[in-house]
Amino acid sequence: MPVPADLHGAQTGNCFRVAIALEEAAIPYTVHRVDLMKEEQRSPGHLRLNPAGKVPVLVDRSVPGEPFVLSQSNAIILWAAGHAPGRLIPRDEGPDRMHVLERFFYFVTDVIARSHAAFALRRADAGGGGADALDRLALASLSVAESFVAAAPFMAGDSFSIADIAAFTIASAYARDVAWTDLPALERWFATIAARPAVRRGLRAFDQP
Ligand SMILES: N[C@@H](CCC(=O)N[C@@H](CS)C(=O)NCC(=O)O)C(=O)O
Repeated sequence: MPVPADLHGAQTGNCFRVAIALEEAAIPYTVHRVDLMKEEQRSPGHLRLNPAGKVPVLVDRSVPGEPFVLSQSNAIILWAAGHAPGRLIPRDEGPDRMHVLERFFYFVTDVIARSHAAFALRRADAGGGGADALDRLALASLSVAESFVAAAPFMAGDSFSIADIAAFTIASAYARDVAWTDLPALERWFATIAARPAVRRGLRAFDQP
C-alpha cells in the first residue's frame, strides 16, 4: 500500500474524481492545493511534475528510487483501484471487471470528454454554438445512464465502482440541466452516491483549511 501519496489539485471535476477514488480506496494522501487563478499550475515546480501544467497530479514517494508521478486523472483512479483490490473494480479478470471498465470509459469519453471540449471552446471564445451542442450531447449520454441504474443499484451492477465515480462528478456539474423528473433511477442513484462518506470527504479535499 502506498502511504501516503501526495495529491496536487484544485476544486475541479478531475481532481474531485481522484480524491473520491483515493477516499473510497482508503489510501491516505496529503493534499497540495494548486491555485489555478494564480497560475500555480505553470510554476516551475509544478511543471516538473506535469509538463502539461494541469491538475491533478499524484506523487507516490513510497516506492524505491524516484517518486512515482501520475498526471492523468483517469490513470490515478485506476492506480487507486489497483491498490484496493476488489473495492473499485472486481478483482477477477472476467465479464464483471470488463463491465466496470466499459461503463467507466462510457462516462469518461461520452460525457466528461464532451463536457471538457465544450468548456475549452468557451474558454477559447470559439463556441459558435459548438459548445452548446457538445453540452447537449454530453447530457444526452448522461441521460442514457437512467437505463444502467434502473437495472442495478450502481452504474456497473451491484457494487460501487470507478464507473460511479466517473458518473457522479459530471452529473454534479450538470445537475441544474438534468431532467431529473424524467430520470427517477438516476436521481435515486445520485442521492445514494452523494451520501457516501468517502464521496463527501473527497468533495471537501481541496477546501481551504
Ligand atoms: N486529461 C487531464 C486533464 C487535466 C485538466 O484539464 N485539468 C484542468 C483542471 S480540471 C487544469 O489543470 N486546468 C488548468 C489549466 O488548464 O490551466 C486529466 O484527466 O487529468
